[in-house]
Amino acid sequence: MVNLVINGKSIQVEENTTILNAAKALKIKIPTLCYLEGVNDIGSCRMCMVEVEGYPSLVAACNTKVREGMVIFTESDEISKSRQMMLKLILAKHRIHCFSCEKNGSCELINLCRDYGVDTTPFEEENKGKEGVIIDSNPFLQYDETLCIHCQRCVGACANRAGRYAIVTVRNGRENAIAAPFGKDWKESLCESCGNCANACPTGALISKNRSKYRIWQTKKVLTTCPHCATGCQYYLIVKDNEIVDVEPFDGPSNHNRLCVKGRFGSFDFVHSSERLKYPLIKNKETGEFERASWDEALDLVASKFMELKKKYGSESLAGFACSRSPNEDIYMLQKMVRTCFETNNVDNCARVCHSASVAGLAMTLGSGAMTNPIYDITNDVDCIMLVGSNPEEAHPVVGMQIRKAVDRGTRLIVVDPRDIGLSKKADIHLKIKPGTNVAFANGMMHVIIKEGLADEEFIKTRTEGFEKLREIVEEYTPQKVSQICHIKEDMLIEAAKMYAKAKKAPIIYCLGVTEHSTGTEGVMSMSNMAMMVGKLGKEGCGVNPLRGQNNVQGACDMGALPGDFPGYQKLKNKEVLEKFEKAWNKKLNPNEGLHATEVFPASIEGKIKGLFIFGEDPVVTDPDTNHVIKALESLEFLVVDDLFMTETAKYADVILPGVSYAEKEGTFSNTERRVQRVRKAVTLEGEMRLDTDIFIDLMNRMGYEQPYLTSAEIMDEIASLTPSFAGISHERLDKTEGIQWPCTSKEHPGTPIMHVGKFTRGLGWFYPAKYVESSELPDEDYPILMMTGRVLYHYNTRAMTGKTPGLMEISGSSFIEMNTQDAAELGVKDGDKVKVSSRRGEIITTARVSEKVSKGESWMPFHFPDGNANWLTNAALDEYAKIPEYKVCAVKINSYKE
Ligand SMILES: Nc1nc2c(c(=O)[nH]1)N[C@H]1C(S)=C(S)[C@@H](COP(=O)(O)OP(=O)(O)OC[C@H]3O[C@@H](n4cnc5c(=O)[nH]c(N)nc54)[C@H](O)[C@@H]3O)O[C@H]1N2
Ligand SMILES: Nc1nc2c(c(=O)[nH]1)N[C@H]1C(S)=C(S)[C@@H](COP(=O)(O)OP(=O)(O)OC[C@H]3O[C@@H](n4cnc5c(=O)[nH]c(N)nc54)[C@H](O)[C@@H]3O)O[C@H]1N2
Ligand code: SF4
Ligand code: SF4
Ligand code: SF4
Ligand SMILES: [Mo]
Repeated sequence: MVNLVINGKSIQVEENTTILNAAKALKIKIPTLCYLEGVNDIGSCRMCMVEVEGYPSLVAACNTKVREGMVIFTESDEISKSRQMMLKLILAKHRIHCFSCEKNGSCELINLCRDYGVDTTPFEEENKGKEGVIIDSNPFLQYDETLCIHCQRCVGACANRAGRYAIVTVRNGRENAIAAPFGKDWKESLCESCGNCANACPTGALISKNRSKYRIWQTKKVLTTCPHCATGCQYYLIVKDNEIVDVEPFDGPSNHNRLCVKGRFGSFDFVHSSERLKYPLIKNKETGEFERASWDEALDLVASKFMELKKKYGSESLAGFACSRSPNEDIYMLQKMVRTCFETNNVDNCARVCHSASVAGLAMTLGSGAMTNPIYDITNDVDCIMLVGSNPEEAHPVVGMQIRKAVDRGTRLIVVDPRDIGLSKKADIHLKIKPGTNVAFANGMMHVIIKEGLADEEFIKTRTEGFEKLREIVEEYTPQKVSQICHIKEDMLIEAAKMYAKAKKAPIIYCLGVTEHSTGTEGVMSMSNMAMMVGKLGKEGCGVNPLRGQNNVQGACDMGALPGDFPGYQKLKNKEVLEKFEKAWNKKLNPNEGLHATEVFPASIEGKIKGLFIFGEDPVVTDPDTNHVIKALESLEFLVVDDLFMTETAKYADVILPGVSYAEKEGTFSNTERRVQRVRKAVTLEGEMRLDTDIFIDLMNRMGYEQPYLTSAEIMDEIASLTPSFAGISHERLDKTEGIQWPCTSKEHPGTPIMHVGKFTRGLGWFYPAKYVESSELPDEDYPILMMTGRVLYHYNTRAMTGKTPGLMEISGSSFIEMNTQDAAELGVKDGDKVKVSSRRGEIITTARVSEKVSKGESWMPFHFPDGNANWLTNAALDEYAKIPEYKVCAVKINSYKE
């Protein structure tokens, strides 16, 4: 510890603290301009100069460390003069046009000038940029050099927050000028349009183009949670006259001021889109056209039709899907409606097609199917990250940014992915495995770990069971055998196993490359097998970490939108649980487990399911084998869709109900870390859309179940009263915290950042012995190429939301297929050519992207785009335990295509 005195006040701080932070601890404010915590401390603006007794000249507080006995003054005439002089020098670089500047009202330079009484500058700067030259080819961002004060905060933000290093400094005379990558060739740059640089800029030099729509004093800010991926970034919606005009990052626990392009620029155009559904619609049976209806007409029809089908075919003929994009409270009411009114447990959510294998697999082996450790914990200070079938730079970009930074700081990285993803370039080892071979890979890793004597015997003995059985199985998976199955080099497998096992802190992070297979659950259990074998569970910086997909898919499972689970994974099969819910809901409940979402479609083709309520899902676009889904929807007697838009699925509905988006309601989302965070209402839109919870409550009452109207906060209170892992959670408490990670078992319980500490939720961890089984459809003579599917950075699933942002469409607007160079040459296909891709289930036309990104004999497609959606081709083969479809492997044929 170091003792010092600032402005006459004594303080003791840790060694290596800067003067700026020591002063902050005493609540003494030192002005700064180029400094930004964790982003930039180059000390060039000289605003933070302070006097230190005995020092010949002033020193910069932002990057000078404290020394024992220092006596510091942060204010004096000399200091003020120095700061005024510096501001005049800085102003010389800056074209003064404050009246018309977009940053007017939130410019840090002007604020400082005002504080120090500076309004003009006597200096003339030769190197001031050219007026009128604004670099603005990027759809979201623009740079005006004449306003740039060369503070380099943007450079630091791109490097240290985004981990992207897309902005560089260039020499301009005596100064370091900024080369912002937003000119004509911005598409060729590394920039991913995340806007973190613009957020760091203190002046109007580098700004979001949205800024032109408002001045800050005309707006209010609403703190909320991003509606796209489950990273759960926190940000403010900037609202002017009931319209969201911009987004500003917040220092949330998972994002720490970072955002990705979708959160920053793609999270509000869809809210105000003219394509929003505004009124209930009923399909006219004769014309097949939808006609506007009143809420009474629509709700009466929906309630009476479902009750009629129940009477005619029984309660098991009805089913409901919950929306993993909407808040916990909405999902809770949806499953309550299905259970109390449809009187069935045929309720599910799209985790079924996503991470159901994680929910099932980790529940079996560890006792809880959720991510074990927080994002910060597994990306901040760890020795090695093993990333399996996860492309976080595109799918969880703010996690990707934090992984990039970890690698910069020296964390080793093992990437296990059939493709060259962005992070494989940064990896120490990239195992470019054949798609569908995760179980063989994991068994091979464990074989090596045992052979090298790297297994954690103590952990295995005291905390787990089933090891012997597993040992027998992995014995067969020699590096030689695994290298043949997985198409990887033996020595790389051995090196990866040693690197992972020897690292002290080493999390496994995985995603759909593991789950979306007909052996997805076994793939997941193989991940927990590996972690248990080396004792890397229940510890900081370790664990088995599925990155959940949708903003609230964790919540959709937590809220009991599952055919065998009530909220909080309380088992329907457990008699006490069933009785508890019967008592609380005052209703005899159906004790039989329901169908999984992926079983509902075949069941409707067979005539077993007659009525379906789809809340915010678009399976025609997102489920495998589109023809099969359409056939299923056409087989139904009655389909209701509650959505924001006229989706492809809604077109098959009998009734469409317009719900409201995250920006128009209160509630909570649970992110991938199990962190329950608030969603807050920012705007009220014109139209007759209704809260999704009110739609369900209205329907419940019409179907004969007395359900009082509850606010979102009251619904959370009901959830807490019935769900032990949510017992301590309420909106009131969430409003005072950074969100709470369940289990949170009482009002005093702080929440649970790391799971399975000391003891697994299951008691002993269970080693699941899995043998490698091939994917259900492999390439053959007719369909010689293996096709994987997945996502790109700029679009989100169906594109229902991101597709409404013109800039995102400009950057990424149509479908493509990634092909290997050799395959393309053999087929006479060149990069950019149109190709026809067909499988046993359908065919589409798309554009070839030819490179070495995928291996020979393999290909990859996104499913976001209507012009060539991969799901016309994918295989609906299901995993045995979780019923997750095999999106990641099917066999296709590719031919060049001439229009
Ligand atoms: N930009 C964007 N972000 C999203 C979404 C989006 O649509 N767009 N969707 C969200 C949702 S719902 C989800 S679930 C997540 C998904 O996030 P991710 O799972 O990370 O995304 P994917 O692109 O589906 O697949 C990840 C990787 O798996 C690899 N892979 C394919 N087959 C195999 C295999 O057999 N073994 C291994 N080891 N790897 C394999 C692919 O090459 C790919 O790089 O993303 C969420 N975030
Ligand atoms: N080929 C292939 N297909 C895949 C995948 C793959 O990797 N490959 N991944 C799969 C995965 S992981 C997933 S999660 C699924 C996703 O499949 P979906 O859930 O069908 O896709 P989303 O785009 O997330 O659709 C959500 C819908 O919810 C609506 N919505 C959003 N918020 C609200 C709200 O508050 N209220 C109401 N009423 N509606 C709302 C949106 O308008 C949108 O239509 O796709 C799957 N499909
Ligand atoms: S938008 Fe993001 S990636 Fe592009 S320069 Fe700015 S911080 Fe870097
Ligand atoms: S663009 Fe903004 S943040 Fe970057 S150097 Fe110029 S003034 Fe500083
Ligand atoms: S990383 Fe995910 S949660 Fe964060 S801003 Fe991007 S889409 Fe939103
Ligand atoms: Mo997902």
